[in-house]
Amino acid sequence: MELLTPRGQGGVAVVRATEGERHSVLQRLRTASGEEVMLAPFGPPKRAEFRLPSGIVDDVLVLDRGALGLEVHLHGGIALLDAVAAAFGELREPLRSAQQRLLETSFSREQAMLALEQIECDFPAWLAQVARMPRAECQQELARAMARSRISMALAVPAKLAIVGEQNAGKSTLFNRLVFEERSLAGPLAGLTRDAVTEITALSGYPYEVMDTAGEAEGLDGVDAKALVQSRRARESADLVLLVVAQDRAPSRSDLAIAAAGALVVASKADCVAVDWPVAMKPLARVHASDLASAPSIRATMGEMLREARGLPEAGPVGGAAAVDAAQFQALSELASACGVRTA
Ligand SMILES: Nc1nc2c(ncn2[C@@H]2O[C@H](COP(=O)(O)OP(=O)(O)O)[C@@H](O)[C@H]2O)c(=O)[nH]1
Ligand SMILES: [Mg+2]
Repeated sequence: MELLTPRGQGGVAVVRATEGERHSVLQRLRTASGEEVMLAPFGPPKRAEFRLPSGIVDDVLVLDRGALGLEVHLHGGIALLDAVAAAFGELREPLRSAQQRLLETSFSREQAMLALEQIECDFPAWLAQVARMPRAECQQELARAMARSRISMALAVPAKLAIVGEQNAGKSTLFNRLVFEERSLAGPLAGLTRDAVTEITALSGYPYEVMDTAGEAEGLDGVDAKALVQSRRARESADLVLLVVAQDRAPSRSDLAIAAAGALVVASKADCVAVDWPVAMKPLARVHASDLASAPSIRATMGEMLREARGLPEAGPVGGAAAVDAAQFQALSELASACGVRTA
């Protein structure tokens, strides 16, 4: 049987018997007068006695969920669940589709909307159906699904976003506004951020794993040098690099190099007087992150900036079957390339 409720000491536990287990479970369910329990698929719940071989009897509710199986609502005690496991075998975690997992773990409204759309679309069934189509039709469907999946994957899987720049540029302050919490140490002391700090958040609906890193200053002591190596690693492993440069300062050589390598440039300390920057350094946004009240607007500004830079539409349903995890995306890509659809 599957255990649908979390393990623990809850007042109620819900177990589900699959089709194959239905019969043996029904045999142990009796009405108060000792008769068999009569159930109709999707009918109202019935009260019953669950008479376990160990002698334990529990008052339960039983529901027939049709093809999903038979649901039994028990009292949640651990001894009772142990007795159920002894009678029917170890209680299993229910199998969940990637779409259901996305719904359960979504932390933005847009992710949840996508998950609901994709539960309806049933990607594996759709893919099997497309594989049987005539070649030309199949190619067209797959090309469209690849385009949709680029968006759905961006919505389902957090992109790694490294915040980099010189010491005191305002990286940690911006990081804190983005993740909405005073999690990363920020202050006037240069080199305060020694470890890469990571938080997951949604910006404009899309999920990001935001990494605050240590500054790029030269002439570092041992600890700072170590932090610098860590921060370089964070930059290299990131999908997106956000370069923070205080607008009251000229960009450093390292800033210019990071920008030239394709980082998204943000001018910080927007409340300070701006100095002229080389034309190659064009900030995509200006933020005044030390203003605590500005967090929502900074999150909105940065979310839109990132969305545009990545060429993503407004977050939400994608209009058809699409991959929501790496395995689904791989299955789609493999079928697409096997059918001669360009996937790059
Ligand atoms: N005036 C002003 N100061 C800021 C702003 N953002 C950060 N600071 C200050 O700049 C200093 C360095 O900030 P911090 O976030 O620790 O920089 P980091 O070394 O790049 O992480 C701190 O004293 C912050 O209060 C801002 O928008 N305006
Ligand atoms: Mg810092």
